[in-house]
Amino acid sequence: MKKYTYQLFALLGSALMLSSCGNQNGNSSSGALNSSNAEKVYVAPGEHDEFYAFMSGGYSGNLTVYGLPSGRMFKEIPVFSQFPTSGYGYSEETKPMLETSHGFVPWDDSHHPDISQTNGELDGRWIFINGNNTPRIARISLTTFETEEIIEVPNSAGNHSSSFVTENTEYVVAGTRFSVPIPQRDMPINEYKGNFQGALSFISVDPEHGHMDIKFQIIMPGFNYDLSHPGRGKSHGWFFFTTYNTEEANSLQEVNSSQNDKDFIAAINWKMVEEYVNNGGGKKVPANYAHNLYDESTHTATSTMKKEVLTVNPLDVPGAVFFLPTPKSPHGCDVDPSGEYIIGNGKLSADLTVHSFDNMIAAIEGKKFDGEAYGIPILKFEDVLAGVVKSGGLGPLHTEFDGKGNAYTTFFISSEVVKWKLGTWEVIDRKPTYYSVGHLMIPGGNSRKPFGKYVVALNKITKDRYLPVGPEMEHSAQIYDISGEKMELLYDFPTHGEPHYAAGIPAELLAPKSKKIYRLDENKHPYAVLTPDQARVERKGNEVHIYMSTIRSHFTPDNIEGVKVGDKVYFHITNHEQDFDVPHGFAMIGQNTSELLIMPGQTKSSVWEPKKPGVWPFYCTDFCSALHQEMQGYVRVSPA
Ligand code: CUK
Ligand code: CUA
Repeated sequence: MKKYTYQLFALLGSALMLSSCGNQNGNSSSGALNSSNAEKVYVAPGEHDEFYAFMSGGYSGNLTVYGLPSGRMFKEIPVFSQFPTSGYGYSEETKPMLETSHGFVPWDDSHHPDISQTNGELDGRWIFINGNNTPRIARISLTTFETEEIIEVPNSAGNHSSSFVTENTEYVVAGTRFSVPIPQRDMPINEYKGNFQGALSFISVDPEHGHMDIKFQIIMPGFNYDLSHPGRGKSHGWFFFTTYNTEEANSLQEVNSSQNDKDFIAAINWKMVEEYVNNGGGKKVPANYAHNLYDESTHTATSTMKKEVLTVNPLDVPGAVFFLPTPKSPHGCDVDPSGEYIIGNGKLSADLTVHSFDNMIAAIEGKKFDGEAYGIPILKFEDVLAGVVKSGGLGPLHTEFDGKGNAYTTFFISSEVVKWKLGTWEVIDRKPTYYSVGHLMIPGGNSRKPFGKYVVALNKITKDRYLPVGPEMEHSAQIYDISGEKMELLYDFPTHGEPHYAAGIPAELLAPKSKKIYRLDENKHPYAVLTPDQARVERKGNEVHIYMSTIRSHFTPDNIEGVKVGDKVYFHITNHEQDFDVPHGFAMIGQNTSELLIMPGQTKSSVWEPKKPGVWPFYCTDFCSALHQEMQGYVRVSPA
């Protein structure tokens, strides 16, 4: 068995190297150079795209917004990372968004965006995304395209099987990748097996404001929990998580976690667990985690440290948690639009395993178990299996659906997207990707109502697809037309950071409700200056607060005296513009923070600690009018 595993790895290793060689002259890999394909992605100047695509930024920590089919990038939304372009994470108002129980953590690795749903369909209210490194879940408004809330996830480490929403956004779910000691404590690492555990967190979402709260955490055996998806339709109320390393190896996982022929998909009846905790079940345990909330009326975030979390031992809720054996270290875990099929992609195999929800329920009701793991019943593989897709590819990762009975699966090692039919499991089409695709995205492709016109492949390796820009290239995305029987590659475009997953939505569902300005008369910021005559300078000990207003093309006040070396100077700047898309910027010489970008009607603050006497200039950083260059001022700094 062990030997076989090594051989398998050698095989996969060489296949991987082959697949990532790339094509160095770059001409065998398009097949797309015909004018009708060009027309399909052409969005004429001034015209708008048909879909929004939100791509996770991976190690940029952020979320980028693209148009489909054009592949044009519209915006980078800062989420887990400081972002100098807007001052996010630098301004006094937004710094609290990046507080955690580990202190100020201005970076993360964002993986899986998911748009809120109502009745299993995209409702376009919010988009959620996970921070993988310092476990966090963020909620972003799809009206303002701003991060409004970040909640840290305690007892988790490598928040990877996240952040997927249930059919009515009752919960956004976060699962740990690493199992760890719960609670964290000092212990020998080689005592992992049987002692480490994995927390699967169900974070409730308040339907009116979207506010998140960790309702409960299910404390599972010490496996790795890789990806997850909710049930939908008939399987609404269940959640499915792939696992790997059911061997519980704590070192050399590459080899040691691949001993078992099958790992599991964990099936969790969250409705049952919810009822259990609503009736007083579960155990509150001490846990420190930050909950950061941005208030649109004050334009200010606050960070609160929470002290405990409710945990649930799955053995205390019999009938709520089961394991479905699934071959070869499954990675992706996807549920089709009907809710019947649960697809586990064994990343070390060629075949896809499709489980049937109905079969699973029948097996549970018939109590047909095949042993247990830490007391959790294991169902029989044959009992839950719906079918196997003999793909002919290697290294399946993720699957999306077109709503017309077809599924599309990515293959990392053989570098392709394979289209196959639900129910018959036959392969209909396959197209290469350039190169080594991870996730793919069909707008609404993980909901009950996909918009199956395009699929976007999110590729890990770029190589020769664009003009070379040194050793480091941006990743590449590819858009395929999937309206016909065969997929057609239309276009390549670069993406920023490493997009893992993406979420798409028809533009007509979002664009009409996109906010244009913040109203000045609704600005409740405590340091707002609502009329220019409220502009002033106030000293409190060694703090100097400058209440400033801006309008094309001046700051009020623009000449400030009375500041001393050693003071802490706060600039609180309110933008009095009430026209769409007229921000002003603010930057002070020698400041050890970023500029501020202040949108119409908004107030933002930054701190400056002058070190040297003199007369020091500040200016507007955003070209706001023909007299933008005149938009400036001075601060006189006297010796202490
Ligand atoms: S993971 Cu990146 S390719 Cu984080 Cu969803 Cu599978
Ligand atoms: Cu205001 Cu430039």
